[in-house]
Amino acid sequence: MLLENKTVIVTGATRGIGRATALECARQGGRVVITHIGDAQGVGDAESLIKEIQTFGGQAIHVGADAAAPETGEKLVAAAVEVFGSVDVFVNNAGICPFHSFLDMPQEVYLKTINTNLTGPYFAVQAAANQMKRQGSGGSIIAISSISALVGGAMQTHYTPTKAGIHSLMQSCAIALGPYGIRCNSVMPGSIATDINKDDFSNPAKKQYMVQRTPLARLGQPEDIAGPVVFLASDMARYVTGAALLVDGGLFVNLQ
Ligand code: NAD
Ligand code: RM4
Repeated sequence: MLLENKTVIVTGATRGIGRATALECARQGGRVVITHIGDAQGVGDAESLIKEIQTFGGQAIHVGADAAAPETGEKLVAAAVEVFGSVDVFVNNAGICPFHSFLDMPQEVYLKTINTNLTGPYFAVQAAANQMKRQGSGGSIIAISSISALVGGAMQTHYTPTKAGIHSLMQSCAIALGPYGIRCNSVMPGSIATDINKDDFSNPAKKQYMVQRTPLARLGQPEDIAGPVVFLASDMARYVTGAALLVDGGLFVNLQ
């Protein structure tokens, strides 16, 4: 029960990495705020996740709010405080990667990616941090960055800067928020099988190439990311701030 008595917000938690993370946080005793974009699909997925959490006695609520909107952070914090009384952990997970070539990148695709992955999250981190400061007992902020903060992708020129950017935000916030006992870290997943790359990996050769490059010889699963997030959220990581935890099965270090 590493997260007992902690309120944890996980953005974009209805699918993939966010869902696995919300579930594990609840298993570890956290009271979880599941966020989603607010459409019918999001509500349905959130309600099914809450039912799953309740089967083992966990507590969770859901809030629909577009991660790209600068006001979303305040809305999430207000809901968490109203229902659970605090915000102790903020996991910025919601993100998109609409694969597209560089030379003809449409402005709308670029701006939607930047706003969802970086601009909205910037203000959400600010809102969570202000709440943690008001509470006066510290907190943990975790950005789901990516291996793509460190390496590029021809179809990801709009995406990789957001993943480098959110990690950089964690580094600067670690300094800005250290005096309040608020820790800020990044998790950098490698290639994890979720909806975000379903089309990309529908090409069996591409999928096989990625598996072959990975020393642990498989794509990651969303559950592989949940444990490292819980660690950084918990007091076991009490002296860890400004750090990045690469969770990639060894993909990054395999040059040849
Ligand atoms: P996913 O598509 O399964 O999940 C993305 C989640 O974000 C979904 O729940 C979706 O509803 C939500 N979301 C998207 N836009 C939103 C918006 N505007 N408002 C609210 N919610 C929104 O993909 P995933 O792989 O689980 O991605 C989660 C995070 O992990 C992303 O930030 C992604 O960049 C990062 N990541 C993924 C991989 C990977 O290989 N899958 C690797 C590194 C980093
Ligand atoms: C990740 C990383 C993965 C890719 C997803 C979409 O950050 O780049 O390799 O599949 O994004």
